[in-house]
Amino acid sequence: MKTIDLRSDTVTKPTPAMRQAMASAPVGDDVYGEDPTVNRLEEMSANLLGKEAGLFLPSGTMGNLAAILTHCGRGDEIILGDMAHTFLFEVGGIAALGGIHPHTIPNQSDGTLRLDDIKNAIRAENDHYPPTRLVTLENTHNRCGGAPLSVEYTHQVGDLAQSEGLKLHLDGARLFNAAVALDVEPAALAGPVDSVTFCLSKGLGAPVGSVLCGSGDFIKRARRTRKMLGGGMRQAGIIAAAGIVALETILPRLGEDHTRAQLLAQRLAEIPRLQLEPGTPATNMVYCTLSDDDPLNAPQVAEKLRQYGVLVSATAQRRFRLVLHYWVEDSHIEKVAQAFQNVLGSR
Ligand code: TLP
Repeated sequence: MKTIDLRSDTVTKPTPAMRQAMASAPVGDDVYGEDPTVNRLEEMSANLLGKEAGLFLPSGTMGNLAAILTHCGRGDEIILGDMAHTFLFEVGGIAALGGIHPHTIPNQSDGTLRLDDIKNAIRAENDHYPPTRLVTLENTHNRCGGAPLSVEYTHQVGDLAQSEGLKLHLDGARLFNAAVALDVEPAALAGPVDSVTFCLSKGLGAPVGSVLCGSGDFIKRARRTRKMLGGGMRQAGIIAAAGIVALETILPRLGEDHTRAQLLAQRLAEIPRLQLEPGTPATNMVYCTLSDDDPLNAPQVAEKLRQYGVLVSATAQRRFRLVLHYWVEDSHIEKVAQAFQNVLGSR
């Protein structure tokens, strides 16, 4: 039985074209800045996002950490959403390794932070307070249904940050999904921010890596931070090569994942014991829930689905996340719906 893995888009394996490019990539020592494939990927990424420079890192977690450590010093405070990946799932690295104080404010269900909440969270000048340095946003917003943040909203936050003398970082792990869903250029979404990370190893399907983009000066400083974190890689062109293929061949087809997410959502809507979350799917993620009185909880349902060769994430006791990606085909949608029907029944 072939397994259909919808737990995340991080499960994607490299395409044959990626493996070929990896095998033949010209490489050098990237800590000396001499890996031509890494340099090419960094340049391509910066161009796509309309920034001066890029920096290749092993993961999105390190990308966000390096960015935040470059913007802030020990004892500084950052404002971010209470559902932000950096707050929830990056092991508290900004606090543990950077001495940075996270000030969370509520994420709205569409992934935004209210401008008033941001304003109110900014510390006044006072000996009792840590100084606020940075605001961070996430686009698409993972825990808020994979929702894309609009260009207009990002500008509003950018303007606010600038007027308050703060920097703005964007965790754009799935920024290209947002650009596709909103039908805008990725550079338009990155325009208002001082730094932005995106991941090659999620919907873009590459095996490893993220890129941090920003001004030339910022990236020069972030390069040092990356080295400090142990992220200076040597002949990293081997993995950067797959990232280049991802940008060239997978980026143009990301919309297919969004279409399949719609198809899957339509089928799941027919299962009475499942409720689709409002607005889902906004991009490549389908979030749905079981009612509070359901005899099964989400981890139990996920375990039963596994017996039918379908893997999904139980992100809470009653909540599921199903993520569409390159290796999910049209024919899989029906199989997933069938597996849910087998476990939860149908109308
Ligand atoms: N997200 C993973 C898990 O960690 C939850 C997933 O399966 O979605 N920012 C965002 C918005 C992310 O969703 C992730 C990974 C990261 C950063 C971190 O990227 P990696 O895993 O490369 O460190």
